[in-house]
Amino acid sequence: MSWEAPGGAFHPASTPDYLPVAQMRELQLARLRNVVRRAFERVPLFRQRLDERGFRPEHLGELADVRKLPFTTKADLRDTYPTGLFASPNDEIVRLHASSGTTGKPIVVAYTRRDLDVWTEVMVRAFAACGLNHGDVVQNAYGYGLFTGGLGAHYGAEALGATVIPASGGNTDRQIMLLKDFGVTAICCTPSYFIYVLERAAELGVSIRDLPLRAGIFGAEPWTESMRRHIETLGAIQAFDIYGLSEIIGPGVGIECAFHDGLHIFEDHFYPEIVDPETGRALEEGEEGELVLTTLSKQAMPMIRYRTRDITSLKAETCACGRTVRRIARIGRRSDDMFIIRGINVFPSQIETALLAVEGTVPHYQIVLTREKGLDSIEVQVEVTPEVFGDTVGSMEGLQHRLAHALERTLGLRADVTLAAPRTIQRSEGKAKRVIDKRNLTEAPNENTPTLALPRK
Ligand code: DLL
Repeated sequence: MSWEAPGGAFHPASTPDYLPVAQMRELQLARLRNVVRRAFERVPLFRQRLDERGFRPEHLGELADVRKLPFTTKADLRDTYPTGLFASPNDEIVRLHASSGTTGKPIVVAYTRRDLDVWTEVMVRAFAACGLNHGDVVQNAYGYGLFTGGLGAHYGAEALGATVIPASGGNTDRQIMLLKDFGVTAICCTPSYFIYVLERAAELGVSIRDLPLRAGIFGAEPWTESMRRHIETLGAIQAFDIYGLSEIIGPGVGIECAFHDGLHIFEDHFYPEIVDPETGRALEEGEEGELVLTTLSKQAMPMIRYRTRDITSLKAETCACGRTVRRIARIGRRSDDMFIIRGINVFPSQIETALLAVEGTVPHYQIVLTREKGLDSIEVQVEVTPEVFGDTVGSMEGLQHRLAHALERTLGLRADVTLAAPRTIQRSEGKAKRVIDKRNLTEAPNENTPTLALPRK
């Protein structure tokens, strides 16, 4: 990265975020050609799909030709599990991460050394867009591990020159102690978790408002303007929305700037399109639809026209902050049935797979999601067979325990299991309504008041 100002401070104005649009499009076309060629030469599934269309990488004459390329979906990752979409030999792959798949197996993503450099670069640009720089103290409460949140934010904050506290998720009382004792100026975690941190701090008699903390970089799950207002008011911080997904890189695909008017996409690395989620037809700027992303520089696992399932719209107009890269509207919902609880992606089909592996239940179940004090809970109500229902209390308890255990193993989070009597869970006549989400995560978007300066304390 060559965006250092004298004194080592990061200097965002010299990043591609401010490139003249025509220059950005040229760069994107050159990179698109490279990445399509790489995928064609190295990923059999992609080559087969291009062959079926009689399309060759050299047919890419202009950027709009991207629409002629086939989509890639989560099902493709599942079907080629674990390494079928890798485009680099093993000895060039230096990192793997994983995220929930639709069944028992996760999806696996790979990075070369250069991919990690790109990831770090976009995270540096993301933190800089939030007004952070060296001298900041960043508490990173995204989970470290297979989840991309922890390590993605970690290397970005470190490369920016900030002091990183690798707190990882959970252990809330300790998080609050670190915030208080280490002079933390920015925190990275899911928005719902920060609401819980605020709540717990109040119980412990710690006033977050009075700490040096001035920014929160919140993402990995949908959140609302009213959650932002709650966080900013109670914490006296500025809350930034950060977006990303493992398949594309992890956190750092896009981020808000201080104007909070959409999330800037790091377009020199991730090419965005919006399509109709039903038909796949390309939509125009401003129209709401499914975000499709193409990685323009990924080596280990290029993703061509990846169907994110996230619903948003694109805005091309230059932002008041001066960045020329396009923005997406905040993501409030998805076009599939995946939901996110405590930062973990869950598909109802994973729950079904786990339940059916345990004897004594029938495939009638319902998932109830609730939120109390910012903390999400998941209850799985599952119908038992008449035989089990007529059995002893002890055997019912045993079953409940086995189910809870199976769910925890599959999902990586604890779920409350409620056994329901035979034929008590409502049957549906059409598409079964499996998930009852009482968390109120979708609300009409509000006008945002730009908050230019980070709160001074
Ligand atoms: O959640 C990466 C990430 C980590 C993003 C930390 C931001 C901060 P996955 O686990 O693969 O990766 O989940 C990706 O989470 O397709 C969205 O549905 C959802 N998501 C991520 N960020 C946001 C956001 C990470 N800011 C999936 N708003 C995505 C709404 C989000 N949904």
